[in-house]
Amino acid sequence: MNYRSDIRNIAIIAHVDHGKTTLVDAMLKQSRVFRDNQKVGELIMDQGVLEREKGITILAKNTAVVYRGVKINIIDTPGHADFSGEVERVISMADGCLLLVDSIEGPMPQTKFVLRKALERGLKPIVVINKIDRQNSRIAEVLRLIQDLFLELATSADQLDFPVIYASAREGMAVTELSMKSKDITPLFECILEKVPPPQIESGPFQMLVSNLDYESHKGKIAIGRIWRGKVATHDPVVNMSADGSITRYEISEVFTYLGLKRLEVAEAEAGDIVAVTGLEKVSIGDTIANPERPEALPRIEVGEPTVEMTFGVNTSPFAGREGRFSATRQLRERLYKELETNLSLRVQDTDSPDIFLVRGRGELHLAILIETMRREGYEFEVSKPEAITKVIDGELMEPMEVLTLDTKDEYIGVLTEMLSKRQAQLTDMRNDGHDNVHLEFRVPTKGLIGFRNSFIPATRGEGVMNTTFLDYQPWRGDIVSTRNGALVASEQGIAVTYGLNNAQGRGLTFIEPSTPAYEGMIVGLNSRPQDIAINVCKEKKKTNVRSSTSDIAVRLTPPVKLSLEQAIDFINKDELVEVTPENIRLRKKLLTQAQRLRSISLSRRSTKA
Ligand SMILES: Nc1nc2c(ncn2[C@@H]2O[C@H](COP(=O)(O)OP(=O)(O)OP(=O)(O)O)[C@@H](O)[C@H]2O)c(=O)[nH]1
Ligand SMILES: [Mg+2]
Repeated sequence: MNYRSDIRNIAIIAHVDHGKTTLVDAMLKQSRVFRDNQKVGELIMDQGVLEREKGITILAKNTAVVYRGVKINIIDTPGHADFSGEVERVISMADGCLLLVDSIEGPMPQTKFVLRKALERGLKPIVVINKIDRQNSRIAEVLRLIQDLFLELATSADQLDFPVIYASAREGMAVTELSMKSKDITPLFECILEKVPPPQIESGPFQMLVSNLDYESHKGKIAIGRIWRGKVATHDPVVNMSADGSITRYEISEVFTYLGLKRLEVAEAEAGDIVAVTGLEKVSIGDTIANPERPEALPRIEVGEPTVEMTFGVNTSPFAGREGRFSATRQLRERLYKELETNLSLRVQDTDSPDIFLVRGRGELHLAILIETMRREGYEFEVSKPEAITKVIDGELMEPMEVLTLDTKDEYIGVLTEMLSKRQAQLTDMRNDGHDNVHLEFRVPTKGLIGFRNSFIPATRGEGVMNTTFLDYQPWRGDIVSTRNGALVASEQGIAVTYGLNNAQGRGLTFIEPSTPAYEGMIVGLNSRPQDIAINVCKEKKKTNVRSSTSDIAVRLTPPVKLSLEQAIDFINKDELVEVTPENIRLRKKLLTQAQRLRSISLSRRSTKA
């Protein structure tokens, strides 16, 4: 075995918001990959539109810096549990990792999840206690909790001996001892050079594992991964070895390595480095690209199973085809199946109905991001309520369980535990900090978490943070009774008017403004009682001599409640759908006419009696 002492490959892993992307900013800034006058801003690597809007990392990304002649390939990963499939697939490129932990929050469920994955892969971790600039940071206690976590998860004794760095990613500062002073993150770079093992390389013909894919219109597919053996140059003949065992010949068009925010075209690259290559028309994540003389496949990347499913169907509302550029079955189907090439923890399945597809993901957010992305690309379609995926194991029905952590104020403990016990959650831990703050941990079935975020935020008046991580499969505990009230359902097609909406507001909350087009069966609000009621929101006041528009103005409507996409998905029941178009998010009953709905209710009553 040989080593490449001129390279280090590291992944940055942590719980959501502990500062991974900010630390990458600091590393990029310090290694001067920018011109002195270049304005680069913050969270430089989060370039996706949705990443910028939501301030979170969704896709894992590569970058690299050079420090003292050594190239450090850096992989930034998302911290949100819904995107943990991303973490699992990219850490195979690294030899070491920076495990970031917030100096106040300490280790969180996702810290444990990603550390377990990293240790299983044999990565050498460096612990970075971040945000030490924050007031009330509890560094010593956090370090003790991290030690406990390593004791629990280490697979060998040498993993217990991890280096620790204290940092403020935001201020671009890192030290090895708290008493030390430092103006920059040099101690972190030094620690990486010293502690992360340089990549081991095998001599022999070229072999690379594809861990990520990108696409550029004039280059086509770009396969990203680590070279495990040999080297690769432009025009090299290679074979791609795919999951079904098929082997296809290609010629490499271009080879790139990473530096700063750019991919740098190079003539050739060697084992140990992370590269991007073009010229392979059909390549998927997990494939091995190899020299045709010795095609040997590397182990494929396994990622955890999805836990939540919903259907994506062709839009069947009366407004179908009006607002989207792509609305046909074929277009929807192609788009969903294409997503599988890069979205490793997603599954798509045809159903008995040719217009409906079953889509499975890691969580509601995972699916919501896909919906939002497709909507912005011009697709229109309808989606059903997300549901937990059950499995039969040894003849027993099992369901996914998650760990839920809540950080909030003492005063909300009562409301939250009551809300959660209805969702079959069990309190497993409760810690007060003596300043009215409380940390709660629950075990809860995935089905009980669906829609919980929507009630958590108002219940704690926004003073709370919640997080979830998949735990395991456990025996099914029975259905959860829905506690949502009935819907206010439009009874006619037309344009909603103030008079009609005012009537609806006499019954409950409304979701739409006057002059919004509505159709029969569209949900326009939430009833204050358990049953659905049909209401004509397009109904004008009886015409008198005075023109109705002027008398309408006298009525003061309460502003409507506007549901976001995620809220809409959480809101709907099993007999309802969300209609998603580039311009609108509408809620609807599956059965649009009241006659159809009444018939289905009486049919289901009859069948339960029988
Ligand atoms: N006070 C303080 N805030 C920080 C520090 N590092 C990051 N933050 C803030 O923490 C928030 C989250 O930072 P990110 O870098 O986006 O965190 P992340 O781990 O990449 O988040 P995800 O990718 O979504 O998991 C941002 O508002 C940062 O400005 C730090 O050292 N000190
Ligand atoms: Mg990030």
